Amino acid sequence: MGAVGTIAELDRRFGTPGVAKVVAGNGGLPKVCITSAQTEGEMYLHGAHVTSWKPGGEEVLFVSSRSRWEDGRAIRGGVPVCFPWFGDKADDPKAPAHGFARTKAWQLESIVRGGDAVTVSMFTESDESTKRWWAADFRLFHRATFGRELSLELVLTNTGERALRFEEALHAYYRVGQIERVRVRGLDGVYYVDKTDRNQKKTQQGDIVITTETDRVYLNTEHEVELEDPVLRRSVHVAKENSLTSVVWNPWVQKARALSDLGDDEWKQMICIEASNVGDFAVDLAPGRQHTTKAIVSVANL
Ligand code: TA6
Repeated sequence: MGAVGTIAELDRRFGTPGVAKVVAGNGGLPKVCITSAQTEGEMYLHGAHVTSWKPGGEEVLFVSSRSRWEDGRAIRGGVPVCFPWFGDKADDPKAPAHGFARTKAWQLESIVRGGDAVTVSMFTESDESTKRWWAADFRLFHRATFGRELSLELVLTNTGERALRFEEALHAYYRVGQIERVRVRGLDGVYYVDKTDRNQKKTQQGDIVITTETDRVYLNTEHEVELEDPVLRRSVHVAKENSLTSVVWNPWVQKARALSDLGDDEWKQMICIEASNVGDFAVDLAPGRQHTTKAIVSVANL
């Protein structure tokens, strides 16, 4: 099951003329390019990382012009997969932020056409490199369906004999016209942890408007979130399943300057809205059991 191999071999095995091809992307990293009547999309085997989705020809995701494209480094933008911990690892400050999944080379399992949509499935599993940081035995699939909507599914199986606990996030970067002018709806009245203010617990009042560095974990919410963008004249809707936290992030000026793989002014063109299960909402999974988290993204014109 699944395939590694040269880009040409992967394209020979999984490519479908006019629909999907495997090519060398940035940094020579293999990527799957999708073209259909409704959309275009891209997904790297590096981190099973979706880097582009263009329903109707308009790009919805943000990718930094300064992103790194190399083994061991996370791509800045698109949809990084954070797993099996979020942020810093509680018991090991040396461990890579947001886990190891986003910097690992995943295997391509299948590319399947369904109507006007195309589903790309990739997976990774426990091995020597993961056990360095995390003892569990697991297999993790990321299935991305590119169509009028973008559907992202993280499917984890505990392949071991002991229960495991994990955090996860589909850490999506959305392209916006001008950050100060967007509004994020759907989290009114929801509790959140403010990571810019000593992890204080607060309650969201009305829409989220970004006026400074924003780093919040919204708790115990399955609400759909709407990102309204008057400059790009569109609204992006993020629905989700089996996800009890939503993270909203914009680095603003100083944090953006401190990130070497983000252009100094690029914070104005991005916002992260992340379907996730983090912190107190980490998931426990018994041996042999499976857990699926899903985000469904759609776009409407304003
Ligand atoms: O999702 C928000 C966040 O956890 C922020 O705290 C910020 O650090 C961001 O992720 C980016 O993290 P990264 O490790 O990709 O630089």
